[in-house]
Amino acid sequence: MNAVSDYKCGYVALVGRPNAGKSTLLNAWVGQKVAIVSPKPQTTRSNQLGVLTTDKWQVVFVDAPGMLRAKHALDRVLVASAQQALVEADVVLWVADVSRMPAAEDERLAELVRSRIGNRRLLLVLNKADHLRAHRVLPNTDAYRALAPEAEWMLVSALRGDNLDRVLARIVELLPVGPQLFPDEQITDKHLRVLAGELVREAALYSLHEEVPHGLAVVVEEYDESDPALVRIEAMVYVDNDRHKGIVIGQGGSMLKVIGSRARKEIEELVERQVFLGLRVKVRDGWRTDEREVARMGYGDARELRSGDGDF
Ligand SMILES: Nc1nc2c(ncn2[C@@H]2O[C@H](COP(=O)(O)OP(=O)(O)OP(=O)(O)O)[C@@H](O)[C@H]2O)c(=O)[nH]1
Ligand SMILES: [Mg+2]
Repeated sequence: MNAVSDYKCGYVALVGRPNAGKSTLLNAWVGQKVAIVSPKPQTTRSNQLGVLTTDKWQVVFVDAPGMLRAKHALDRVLVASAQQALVEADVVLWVADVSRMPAAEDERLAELVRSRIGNRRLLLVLNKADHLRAHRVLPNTDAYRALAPEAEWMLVSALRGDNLDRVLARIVELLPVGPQLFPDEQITDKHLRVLAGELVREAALYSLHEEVPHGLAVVVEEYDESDPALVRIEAMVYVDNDRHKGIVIGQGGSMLKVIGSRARKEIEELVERQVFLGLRVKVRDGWRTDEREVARMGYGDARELRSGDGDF
């Protein structure tokens, strides 16, 4: 740990609409896959830290769930997590998909950021620049800039790595002076056990469509690393209803096999060991609408939210 008196350290929140590329950015800056990523919105379900440390500074990124209008208890918990990240960070990154024009949700987000930012710094990170056609550059960037006229803005591509060094350098300039918060080797706050469950959910997000993957939660019931050659994992995949259970299992178990095989490879990369992954599927009817069930899945407790929290 570093105790130099001019050491800089602070929390940097990544907030924005679902699918803007927040988790992709986090992974790119941390240099390792710590957060799951998928082409489907609402991939991230809780705040997750990604820590980048040098001998002069430490950036603690907080990757938050995407902000959306809450439909049920799960959404309220997701939005409340993002609001918390926004309120607690030293520097706020509003990540937007610049390849699309802003929508009504971006206007609400701008309002929320404006009301909560105080005198902290806001960077408007316009992501997916690689996806932006030349004739859309000006209209799209102008439209986002108009939503946050006070903010510094940058065009980046998390996928290609464009401009990420420049944004990081600016973040470091804005960090407050303060002691290192996490040990050098720590890159996230989530245990391998939790990350393994997330990777199962990520595999499901890639293989399933429409509402099915959104109604899915994964709870790791056993994580046994006592064998130095093999990690043994048993996980329960909870689905929203009976019909989804059939889809997730697939004919003769074929879909569950596809999900399990993709997840196992990802987990093996993470833990650098062979993995045995056992998956089972259970129905929890309408769990996303039930505050107690949402908490039981490990996504925070909607019953503890104060009035206004989770509203968007
Ligand atoms: N073309 C392009 N795609 C990107 C870029 N950054 C992210 N993506 C893709 O956008 C999709 C969403 O990325 P995520 O990182 O999961 O987005 P997110 O903002 O964390 O989404 P939520 O967790 O749902 O809020 C994935 O398919 C990414 O590969 C980029 O710079 N360019
Ligand atoms: Mg995400």
